[in-house]
Amino acid sequence: MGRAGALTSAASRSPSVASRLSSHDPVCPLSSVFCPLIWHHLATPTPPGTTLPRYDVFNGDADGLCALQQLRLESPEENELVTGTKRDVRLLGRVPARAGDAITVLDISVDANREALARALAAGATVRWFDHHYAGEPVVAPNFEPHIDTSPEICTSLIVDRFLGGRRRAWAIAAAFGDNLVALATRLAREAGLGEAETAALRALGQSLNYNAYGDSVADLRYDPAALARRLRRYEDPFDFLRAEPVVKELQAGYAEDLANARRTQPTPVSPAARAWFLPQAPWARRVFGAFANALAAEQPAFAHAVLAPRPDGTWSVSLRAPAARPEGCDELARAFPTGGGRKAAAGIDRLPQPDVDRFLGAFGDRYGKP
Ligand SMILES: [Mn+2]
Repeated sequence: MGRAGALTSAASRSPSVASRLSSHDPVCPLSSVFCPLIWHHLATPTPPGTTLPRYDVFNGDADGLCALQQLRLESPEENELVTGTKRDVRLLGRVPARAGDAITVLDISVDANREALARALAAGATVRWFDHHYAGEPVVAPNFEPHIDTSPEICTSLIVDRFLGGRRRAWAIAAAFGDNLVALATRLAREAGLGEAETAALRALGQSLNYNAYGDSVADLRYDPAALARRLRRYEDPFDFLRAEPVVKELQAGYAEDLANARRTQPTPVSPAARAWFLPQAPWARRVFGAFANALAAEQPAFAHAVLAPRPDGTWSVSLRAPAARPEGCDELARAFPTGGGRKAAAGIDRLPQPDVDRFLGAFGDRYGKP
């Protein structure tokens, strides 16, 4: 993220106002009666030629990118971009919010950013928020404009689509595919009069942008989401983007390569019905471990699968899948570890410490002991 814009604008603020007000007399050529008026005018907090910082804070996945794309096609602004990987959901804390700042936040939960939001609002920033994740207690403030909808058949890009009266619908459809709302996205595409090939293209766009966001840090990703946002901005029409830019083709090839790498690892049998897959310490492993677990669950439905990818901090990311024939137990197993959670058929552990790996394998084998 480029910090230059924010630093320049911040430097032009209150300290210089104070110093100029206190030292104007010696240099003012006019009488003391008129000087204060002139200096008041010159010393406003935002001198001509500078603007207060504006920030676009967005999840780096397809939904965050496409939500931003719709908004900025409608109101073009070159704002400071604050983003990250899919798991980087505490983004607002990175914004040094001050009075007069305008902040737009997309596709991250209010609840996960509650303290940073309270700080920004108290500082006098204006915050507009579009999101579909669990939001917790509503935040009410005159300088806060929430557009929150947590119903299951929605994503942030569709909330923005509603806000804009459907004027950038194709981007919202791509995002819905990226957020795995496949049936809904397909229906919207049909209603928009898109053919099969166009619908497939939007699906590829959404899924590729979504895949790009997986990794431990932006360094793991094939494209920095902020750079992607700037590249998307040049195209009003997603089909023009797909024709002109190699991004989606590269991401599709990258995904295939990551998956092929994962398939070269050998499983560790944990019980007759449970297999663990230890991936090596590599960016591709951190990008693909969840998708690999989905592929294994589909291809080997008799087995439970645990895919473990090492994180740079020495812990493991774990993706758990129950046998497709008996889709249960993953949530309980994951929750036995402090950073675990998920659903019955599919769950995960965010950070499994190395000393807990044996205990995890024991519990995994016990839970899925028999075919
Ligand atoms: Mn989303």
